[in-house]
Amino acid sequence: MDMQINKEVKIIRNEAFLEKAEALDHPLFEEWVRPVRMVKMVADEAAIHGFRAEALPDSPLETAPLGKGDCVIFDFGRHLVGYPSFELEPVGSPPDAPLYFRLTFAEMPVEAAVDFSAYDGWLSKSWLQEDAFHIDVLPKIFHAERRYSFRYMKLEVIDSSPKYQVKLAHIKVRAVTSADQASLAPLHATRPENRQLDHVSLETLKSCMQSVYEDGPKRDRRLWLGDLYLQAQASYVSFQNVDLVKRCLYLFAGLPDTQGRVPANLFIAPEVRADDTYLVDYALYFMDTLYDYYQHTGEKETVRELWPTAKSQLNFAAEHLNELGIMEDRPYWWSFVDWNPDLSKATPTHGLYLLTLKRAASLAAEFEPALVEELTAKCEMGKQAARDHLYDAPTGFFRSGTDHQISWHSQIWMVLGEVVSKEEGRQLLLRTMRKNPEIGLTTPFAYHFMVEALFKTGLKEEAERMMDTYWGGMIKAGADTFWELFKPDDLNFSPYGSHLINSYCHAWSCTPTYFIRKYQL
Ligand code: RAM
Repeated sequence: MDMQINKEVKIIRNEAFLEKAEALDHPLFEEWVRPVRMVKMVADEAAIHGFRAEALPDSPLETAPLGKGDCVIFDFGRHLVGYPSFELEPVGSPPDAPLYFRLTFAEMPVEAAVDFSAYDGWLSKSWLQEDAFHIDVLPKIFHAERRYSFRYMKLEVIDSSPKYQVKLAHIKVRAVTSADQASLAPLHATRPENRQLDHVSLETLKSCMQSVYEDGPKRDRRLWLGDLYLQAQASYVSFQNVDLVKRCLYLFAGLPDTQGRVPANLFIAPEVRADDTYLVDYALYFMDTLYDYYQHTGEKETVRELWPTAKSQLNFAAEHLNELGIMEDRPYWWSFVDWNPDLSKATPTHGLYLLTLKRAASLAAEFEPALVEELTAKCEMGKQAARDHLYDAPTGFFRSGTDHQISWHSQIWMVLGEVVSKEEGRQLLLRTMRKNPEIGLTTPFAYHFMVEALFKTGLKEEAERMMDTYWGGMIKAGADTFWELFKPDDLNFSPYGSHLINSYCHAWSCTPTYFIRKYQL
């Protein structure tokens, strides 16, 4: 897949929007957290990635004297995002050489078990959470300046000197989030499985909620539109941080290019900056996120201001329609849909386009009535085009792309785009599950839309079963927070060449809480 580098993109900053976003940047909530136990990582073939944490009897609050080559691992008992600190106290002769140690932070046991030097994925190694420090003067209260995302913290003494060792005490983490526990809506679910799914979803969402809705606090630590769309939905029914959704929408709207397109993601520091990646589906999610925002808040001013930005994304998407009125694949990364290099994105993106047109028409009824007819007509034409040109009657499935690919994604998105009736959609989804097309779902992001489609067509039991087996499968495999990638038949799956670089607390996977609370499961 070619990552298209848009060197020519010019951003037209909308300072008024960026100022609005800035004003919505509230201070984070902080909590001091201490480790709950010391552990060692042991090889175990039955464990995910081959390692599990085993408790040690040592106190997690201070260590024995540590010298060259010694290593300790603290387990904080849950996933945290924050800044660790501890006291370093020399033991023995006066320290006659600097202390040199390495910290490694792990969301999963494997990250604290293996040597990162063997990493050979294609995303930068700099994402792996490991840092070495020299301390010239002891004793010292060490405060990490970088923010880490982890459950386990490993400390290795690279060297002290033959004459002294070092003890650690008062180990703690200043954990940060923009999720306000006091605003958490009550959960009515009684089924233990759902309570657990909800809990892990909230842990995930909380860690991803920082000064923006981040995709993953370990990686990429930035604001992606697709992730935002799902996080906002999960947030409305749980922590209810509406201001943060609004802030993120204004940030995107503040950085359009000359054609009015919003980028797929933004960098936040040192100041907000647009990435030069443009994805049709992510651009459409701007309208969908705005639609949900309005459904949830009924607040008109924001929608009125952001409506032109949302409309521009429809125009961007429409540029990808062919002469039959159908989305067409491009040879570069034009739409995301899922991490599957073999996936044709055309039909899934077409379905999303139709769904977005419908929502746009609904917003237009209030904010630009003159446009309702045109948007509705485009939506109906798009549906008819899909029925005429994408449906393969002999197999009963929708195809995508010039190779007429039949994927899970295409069926899901034809249902969500309402190309078929509710009953037809129901049959289509059941057929898809029976036939199990080879081009399958690889991320919780893509699974989310499958579950959504199942609920939409009244297949409630199937939806719940999928949540139990998929997200519940992550919990069974040891998830404290839900992962960026999960392929039950390939637990080491990574689109980046190594599972070490995967994010194990990822925003787009936090939606069981949304389903459980919305459908009162
Ligand atoms: C990855 C991240 C992010 C996602 C993009 C498309 O970089 O997982 O969450 O939105 O892909």
